Amino acid sequence: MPVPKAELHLHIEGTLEPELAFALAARNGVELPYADTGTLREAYRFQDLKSFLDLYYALMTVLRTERDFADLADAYLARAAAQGVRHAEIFFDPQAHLARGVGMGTVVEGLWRALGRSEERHGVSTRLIMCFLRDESAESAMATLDAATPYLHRITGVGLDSAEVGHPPRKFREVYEAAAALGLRRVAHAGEEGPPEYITEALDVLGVERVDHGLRCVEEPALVERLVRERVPLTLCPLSNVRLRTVDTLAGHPLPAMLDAGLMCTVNSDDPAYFGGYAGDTFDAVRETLGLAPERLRELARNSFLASFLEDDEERRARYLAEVEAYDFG
Ligand code: ES4
Ligand code: ZN
Repeated sequence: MPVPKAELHLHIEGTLEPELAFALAARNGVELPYADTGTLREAYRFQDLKSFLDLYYALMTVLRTERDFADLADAYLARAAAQGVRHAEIFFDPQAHLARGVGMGTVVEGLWRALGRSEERHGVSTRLIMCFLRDESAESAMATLDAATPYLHRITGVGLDSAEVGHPPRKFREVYEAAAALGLRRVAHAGEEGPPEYITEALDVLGVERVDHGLRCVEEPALVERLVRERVPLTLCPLSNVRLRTVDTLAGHPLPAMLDAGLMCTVNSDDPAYFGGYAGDTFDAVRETLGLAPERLRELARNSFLASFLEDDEERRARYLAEVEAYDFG
């Protein structure tokens, strides 16, 4: 039985497997610049975040209808459930779809067709987190938040993703203030490719409750100390870091040292269709390659639920945590 866990850093568009991409392309009459799924998979050799994002945005053009988003999310939830995920907090990138003429309602209600049935169908509870593209303007982010107004009952929080360097968190101060005023939870990618200062800014200027990645905090001992003291959860994505060359090898990933330092780490899959593994695969890779002790693995699973946005359902969180404590980590 796989480790029971929550997935806190997962871009739903990053779960688009080549087979589904071709099926949706055929259904929607979209032409893909790849002959077949094999040729497409060969393009999954990335130099950095930018080279990945180029393919990620190109491929998601096959997503056009509510049904497409529902099929995408349902396929993810089935896979996640099979790998021990009990709870998933799912990012989506509305601006990438709005720019192609796909409306906010199509995206959110499409995803909801799958998420609304996820507990009964897959045994996975879910939350939705709407991300702003940081390489787009602050005005565009604000317009996106505005466009989401009719769908806020479906959305738990906001996040910040896409190309990091040159787009510091402070660019989005106002839109995060507006999101907070609407009662939305706040997270942001920071310290993936960007410097440790972006992590500090995400905390101090945007008021985030979790930092997505946060990997580069290790360069700044005073920042590590602060993150430990304030128990700020980091949603690490080790397989993503390897594929995007943020770290040289998985064996050299700083996760063990980060846990030893007392950081509240979680392990997540980011864009599993592109980076070679879903949540369970990621846990297995970390277990096998980094040689973490059983109690460290339990800590990671426990942290995933402690860091999740389950404040409106503490009974459920307690159930999940009890499952972690009862699990035999070997
Ligand atoms: C992303 Cl790995 C990563 N980093 C930043 N933005 C993203 N969007 C989708 N995956
Ligand atoms: Zn990410």
